[in-house]
Amino acid sequence: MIKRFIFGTPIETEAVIAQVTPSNFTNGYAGIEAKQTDSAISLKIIMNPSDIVYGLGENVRGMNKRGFKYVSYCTDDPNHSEDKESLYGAHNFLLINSLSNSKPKNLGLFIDTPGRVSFDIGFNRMEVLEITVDSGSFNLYVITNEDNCEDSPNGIIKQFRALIGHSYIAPKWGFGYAQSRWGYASSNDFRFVADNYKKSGIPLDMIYMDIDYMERYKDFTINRDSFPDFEELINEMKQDGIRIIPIIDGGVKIEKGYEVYEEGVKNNYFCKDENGEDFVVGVWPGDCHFPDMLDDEARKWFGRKYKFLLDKGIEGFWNDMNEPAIFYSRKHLNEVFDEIDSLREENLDLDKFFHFKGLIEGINNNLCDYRSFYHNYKGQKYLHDDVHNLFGYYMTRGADEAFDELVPGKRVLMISRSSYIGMHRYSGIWQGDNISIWSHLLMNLKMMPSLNMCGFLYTGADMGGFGGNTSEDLLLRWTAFSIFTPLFRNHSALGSRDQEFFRFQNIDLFRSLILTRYRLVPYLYSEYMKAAKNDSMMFKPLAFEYEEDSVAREIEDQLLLGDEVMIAPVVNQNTAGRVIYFPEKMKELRFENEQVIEGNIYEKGFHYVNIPLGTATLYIRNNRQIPIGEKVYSVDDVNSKNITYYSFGSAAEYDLYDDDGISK
Ligand code: MIG
Repeated sequence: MIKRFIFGTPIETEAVIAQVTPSNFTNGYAGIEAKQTDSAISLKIIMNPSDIVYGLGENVRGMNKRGFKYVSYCTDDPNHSEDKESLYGAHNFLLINSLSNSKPKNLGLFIDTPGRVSFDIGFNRMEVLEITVDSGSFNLYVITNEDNCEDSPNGIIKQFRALIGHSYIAPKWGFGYAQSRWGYASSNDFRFVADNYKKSGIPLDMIYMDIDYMERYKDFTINRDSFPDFEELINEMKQDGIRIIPIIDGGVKIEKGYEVYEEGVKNNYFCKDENGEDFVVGVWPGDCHFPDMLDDEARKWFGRKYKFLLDKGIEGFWNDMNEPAIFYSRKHLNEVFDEIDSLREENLDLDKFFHFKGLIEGINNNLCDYRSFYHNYKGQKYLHDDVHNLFGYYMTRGADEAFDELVPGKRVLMISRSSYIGMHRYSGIWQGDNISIWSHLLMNLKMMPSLNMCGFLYTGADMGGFGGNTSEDLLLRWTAFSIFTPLFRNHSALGSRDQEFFRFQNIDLFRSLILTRYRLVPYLYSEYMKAAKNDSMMFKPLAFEYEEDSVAREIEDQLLLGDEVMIAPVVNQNTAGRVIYFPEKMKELRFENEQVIEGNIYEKGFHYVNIPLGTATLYIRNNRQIPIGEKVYSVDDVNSKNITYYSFGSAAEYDLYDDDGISK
């Protein structure tokens, strides 16, 4: 059952597609107490010690979100440390799973509002969950299971996902291996990467193109000095089975004669300042304007611009910097310059020095800037801050809607950095600028179910880590996990250690892992499509299936993948294996040396399992089976007729989903 309660006068987000008639909220409904303080409204729920709070999509920390506070305010922050309250997305969904009888056993909450929302989940007081909406205006959706149904977490998720609409479906080739790096600066850099993968015998289905393909970082342009043969490159790569996936940024360079800029100015497609002038922000190209992604006409216009690249044979994109990230605003930058100038002759004592330092450090993503420009949304003027979390969502949605016109019936690969619930219908996401550290491998794992709940199925993180220098063993372990995630991309930052597999000593181990991925594609694609069609999750915490198992409830480094298998990757350095909890008897399937090996059967309980570097394992549940494909070097060669089923127990059945992988 879904109840909708309206607080204040909420701004429409189009996150929800189902019609739900609003009810009047009475304090105490489903254990929720609402309180108004000034203009803010907070919702309070008392948690029992054993309650688990899932949700919030893209965020740091555990699958169980208890014990910290989070803020939904899309933020470009490349430092995903445990104390960060916001990352790139705003995913205001929670699922409270309780073993007690005092309130619904499973309770889903969706706070639908485009502005700032904070979630104190036992931070201020360990037993109190308090959700605060600053504006006081939001739609609250409260989801409980029907009396006559099994009261499971899965039941809440299914209802929530039906409320927000089916997830985006990526082309099947998007399940191949993708190499990326910020720093590929010329056509020959791409050829070099493709050649070396070929020489190493490692399949490669995509190379992502970062900002250097553009002419001075201008969207929908090509840098002809370093990519004189761009079109040829695309075709040549395609012949080799490699798709090129270019990046698109959220800001448009201010430059006389640049078509996108000129059209935007002429048609009033850019966000305005308080005086109605086009607002000036600094992003990659220097001074820029933001297309008003919330305005129907502007969005349509920007979406159609992707045609420039589609016409060159491009079939996929990544939308970046769309929180939107702001390096500076002209207005604030001028103020900072003036103030710094006035400090030039001063004695910088403690206060003045930190003030000075703060001036510089506060230049990017400054809140004042987000409060200095406006959108035209549904015919009304809105301060950006009030609708902040919708920018990336509508940018990406605009592209998808244009694809429907430009390449009707065809799936286009799309991942966005920023997102709001609702955007899951139009694209996947990558998990942003992580770092080459072990804890971020674990964070990648934990985010999978949290994102799946919120509808984001096509997702994964930069394997090996984006910032910092990866080590060979970290990349091997990360790859051994990422072979299971739909988005399977090795990406790294400018200036960091080269991270392509062929740069390392143990190429055989990498090759074995990547070939394993391709053998898993029949299962992964089938599970992905089932999750998309049935509004379910591809990755689940153990407690979703073993709710009454008090140990399973606390496991944060293992996942269920589909209904058939459990995965438990190694996430620590200098270990030849790990302790795994088996919530029931399971059978190991081991991928080693390009072979599939049926391994030990583990009884319910804890076991230490050897998992040598460069190998991967999964665990088949009792009376289940999974399809494993043949050795292939491209997703196009994956043949769901040529598969071997690996089973455990006798009564095993499996529904294999397959389709042409490209039509909608
Ligand atoms: O501020 O385009 O998350 O994947 O390589 C950095 C350069 C801008 C951030 C993206 C990252 C990408 C990088 N971008």
